[in-house]
Amino acid sequence: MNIDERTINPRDAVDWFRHRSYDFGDFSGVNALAGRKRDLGLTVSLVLPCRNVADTVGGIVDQIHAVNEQAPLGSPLIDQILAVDADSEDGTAKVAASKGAEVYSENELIPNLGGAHGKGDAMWRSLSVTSGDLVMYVDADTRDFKPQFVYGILGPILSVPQVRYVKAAYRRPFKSSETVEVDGGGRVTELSAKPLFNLFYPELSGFVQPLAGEFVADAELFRSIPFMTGYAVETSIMIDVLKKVGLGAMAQVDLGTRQNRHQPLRDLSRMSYAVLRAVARRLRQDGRLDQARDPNLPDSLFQFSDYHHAVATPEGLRIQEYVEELVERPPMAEILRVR
Ligand SMILES: Nc1nc2c(ncn2[C@@H]2O[C@H](COP(=O)(O)OP(=O)(O)OP(=O)(O)O)[C@@H](O)[C@H]2O)c(=O)[nH]1
Ligand SMILES: [Mg+2]
Repeated sequence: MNIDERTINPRDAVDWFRHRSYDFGDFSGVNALAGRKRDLGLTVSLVLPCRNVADTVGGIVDQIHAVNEQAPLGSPLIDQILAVDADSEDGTAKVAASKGAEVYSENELIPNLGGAHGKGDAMWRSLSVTSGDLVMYVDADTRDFKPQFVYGILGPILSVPQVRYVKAAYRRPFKSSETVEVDGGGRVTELSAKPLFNLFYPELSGFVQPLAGEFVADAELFRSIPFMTGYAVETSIMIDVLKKVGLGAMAQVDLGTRQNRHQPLRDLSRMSYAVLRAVARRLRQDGRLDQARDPNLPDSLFQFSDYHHAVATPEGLRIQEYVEELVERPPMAEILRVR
C-alpha cells in the first residue's frame, strides 16, 4: 500500500476506528470460532515471551488449555504454545514446561547471533520455531488472564476476511499498595506512543493500546517484516504492518481490563526512549520528517492540530477528538520594533 505522505489523512483513523474495532463479546462462541478455523485449514501458534514470570505464566497456560477444552475435540483454537524464556532465574521455564508449553531459551534460538537483545529479539527468534499459520504473541505477566485474551484476539482474524493483524485493547488499572486507579496504567502508551503516533503516524491514532503485547497476524506477515529488539518491538511492528498491509487489514478488539505488574517510573523512561527511537528511525526512513521542512506543502504533517485519543471505557472503545492549536508567537522584540 502507498503510505506516501500526501495521502495521509488523520480522519482515516476515525473511519478505521469505526469499522475495525471489535468487542470480544462478538466472538464468544469458541465452538463457532474453532469451526471457522478448521474450515479455513489454519493452525495457530501462541508465543509467550517470558522474563521472570514464574508467578503468572502457569495460570496463563492453564487458561489457554481451558479455552482449547471448550472447542470441539480435535479442533483446538491454539495448536502450539511456546514460552520463549530469557533464562529466567525464578523457575519460569520449569513452570511453563510443567504446564505443557514448549519452552525455548531465547539465547539458544539462532545462537550464531549471540545472546538475545530483550523482548523484541525473543519474539523475532521465536518465529524460527513456530509452526502455525497464524502467530499470536501474549505477554506472560498478566495477573488476571481471561479466556477472551485467546478467543477475542482470534475473533476478527478468523471472521473478517480482510483482517490480517489484530491488536488487543483494554483498560489498564494501576494498583498500588493502597489504591486502584482504573485507567492509571499504561503510562508509556499514554505519554509516548499515542502522542508520537498522532504526530507522525496519525493513521495509527485509533489504537487504544498500540503497545499491547497481545496481537496476532499470519506467520508470513510477521516473517516478512523486521523486528526491533527490546521494548521498541511493538512500536516498529505497528508501523511496519501498516506499511505492509495497510490500515484496513488491521483491527483491534476490546478485551475488558488487564492487570499486570507495574514497573517503576524510572524504568519507564528507558522504555519511552525505545518507543521514541523506533518512531524516529521509521519516520526518517519514510521521509515523514523531511516533509515537515517543506513549506510548500499546505497540509504538512505538522499542521495537523487534531489529537485523536482512543480509549477503552466501561461502555466500550471510544475515540475522542480534540483540537490542540499550537500557535507560535514571534519574539516580542520584533513586535516592539515595528511599533
Ligand atoms: N524472552 C524475553 N521476554 C521478555 C524480556 N523482557 C520482557 N519480557 C516479557 O515480555 C512481556 C512484557 O514485558 P514487560 O516487561 O511486562 O513489558 P510491558 O508489558 O511493555 O511493560 P509494563 O506495562 O510495565 O508491564 C512479559 O511477559 C515479560 O516477561 C526479555 O528480555 N526476554
Ligand atoms: Mg507487562
